[in-house]
Amino acid sequence: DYAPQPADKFTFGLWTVGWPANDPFGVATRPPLDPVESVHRLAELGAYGVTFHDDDLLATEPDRDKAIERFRKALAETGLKVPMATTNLFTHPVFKDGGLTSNDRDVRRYALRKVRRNLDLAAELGAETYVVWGGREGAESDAAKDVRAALDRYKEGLDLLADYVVEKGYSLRFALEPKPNEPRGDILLPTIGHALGFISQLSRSEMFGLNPEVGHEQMAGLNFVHGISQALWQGKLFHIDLNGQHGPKYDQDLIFGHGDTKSAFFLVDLLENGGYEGPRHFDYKPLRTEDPADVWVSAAANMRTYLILKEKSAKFRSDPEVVEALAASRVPDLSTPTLAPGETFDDVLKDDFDPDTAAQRGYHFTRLNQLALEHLLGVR
Ligand code: GLT
Ligand code: MN
Ligand code: MN
Ligand code: MN
Repeated sequence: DYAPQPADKFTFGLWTVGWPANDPFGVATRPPLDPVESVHRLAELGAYGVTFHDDDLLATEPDRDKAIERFRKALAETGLKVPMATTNLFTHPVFKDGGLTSNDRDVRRYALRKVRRNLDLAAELGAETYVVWGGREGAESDAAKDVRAALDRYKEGLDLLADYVVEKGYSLRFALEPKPNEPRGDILLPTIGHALGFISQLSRSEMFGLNPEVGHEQMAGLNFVHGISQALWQGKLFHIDLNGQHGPKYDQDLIFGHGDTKSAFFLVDLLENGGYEGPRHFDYKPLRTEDPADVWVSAAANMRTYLILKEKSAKFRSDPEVVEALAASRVPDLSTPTLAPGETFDDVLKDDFDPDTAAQRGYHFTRLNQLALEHLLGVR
């Protein structure tokens, strides 16, 4: 009956269910939520863990020590884990031109202190992943930012933070989260591809991977399943933000599956069969129209949708007609190396091959796509 269990490894950011629904055009429609309540509610719904920004803990208790104590107690009472934590380098006006890449050097130094302090807490709470979403690292005008210098400073900051983690002996790895725009006109590391390229330039690049978000790649018109496939292929899918988005427009942060449902189906199929073992982390926003009780309906919907799609994927894979259609489309053949064992490049010269004849062979992808759609629509 699609009841989530901790073994499903579903996690939520405190800032998701806790979003009071303030947007650029209107004030909050819901009161602030106590993180302690979120921990209890999420545990009751079957989640595995919670994640947080340093500032999320202070939603209803301004004293940091007290807030941390109350949070720890809630974790102990519920058994909820904290697999990931992150830093808010975007809300306070001091970060209006970014944190690690602000043109203001004093701000960059303050940002480093803010991350460092929360790294200590993340390690204490047993987190394995530290997310870096540089939402304010960017610009509105090409005159305003020397992007090459900004990337130097981004690298400098992340190299320092990685050195610190090693020095302290923390078992944390960093996951960079790409986003093309919003809140900045253009954000640095806009896509999975940009972020992967950037990581290769870091001193401890093995400690850096990605936390891609469904909607962020789709805002850029990109295929999220392809992006995740490449991240997995490069061993860089450290974490993932699941949500929904309807194509290139503002960041919608819809419930998982409530945007491009077909892409969500193929994403679950990939995560379940592609070797990803990390948390299934939801980074969504309960709609602004919803009341405080609806928030928990929305949290449950994310997990239920994932489990439904997981079941659909298993049925799709085990359907004999699908197996046959995949073979007819030569999908499994792509896993065969192009040279046979022992062959050299010269051997390709020996093939007896007529391109005009081969060009007549169809791939039958229509049938395959229709089978997937029919599984998704529940008629098979
Ligand atoms: C913020 C952003 C998200 C990031 C979070 C981590 S915070 O809500 O929109 O995509 O994952 O900083
Ligand atoms: Mn996110
Ligand atoms: Mn988003
Ligand atoms: Mn978001």
